[in-house]
Amino acid sequence: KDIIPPLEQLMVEKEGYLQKAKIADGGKKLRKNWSTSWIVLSSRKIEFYKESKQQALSNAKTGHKPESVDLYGARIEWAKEKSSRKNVFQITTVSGNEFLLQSDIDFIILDWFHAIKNAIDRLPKD
Ligand code: I3P
Repeated sequence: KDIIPPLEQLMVEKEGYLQKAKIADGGKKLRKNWSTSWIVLSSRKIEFYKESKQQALSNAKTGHKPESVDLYGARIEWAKEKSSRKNVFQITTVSGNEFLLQSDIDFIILDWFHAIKNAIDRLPKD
């Protein structure tokens, strides 16, 4: 049987590993818990996979869904004061979810910051 990739997969703009901590859900503060996440950016959303890419791909076949972040109306900003770690930025969604993303490697976090910012800026404003 042919495997037809979902449309999103054809529009992937960037993917890779970063450190991730979700710090609010629907405006409610969460306890910060950093973990490595496989992150997939497409034009309208970011998906966070808890597992490796390989694991994520095999889970996808069984209907397992990653955490998905809607970029419409989202904000992105550097968040030096939110962590003792270097190179941290925050994404805040319209629904009040807040994520910190981090890498020790300067160019990696800069590339991600600009890729996500560009994706947000390209989306229509209401
Ligand atoms: C948190 C943990 C985080 C740390 C956070 C701590 O402790 O050490 O790594 O964030 O600091 O509260 P716990 O595991 O007991 O919840 P950073 O690594 O980003 O500094 P914070 O409370 O100042 O955010």
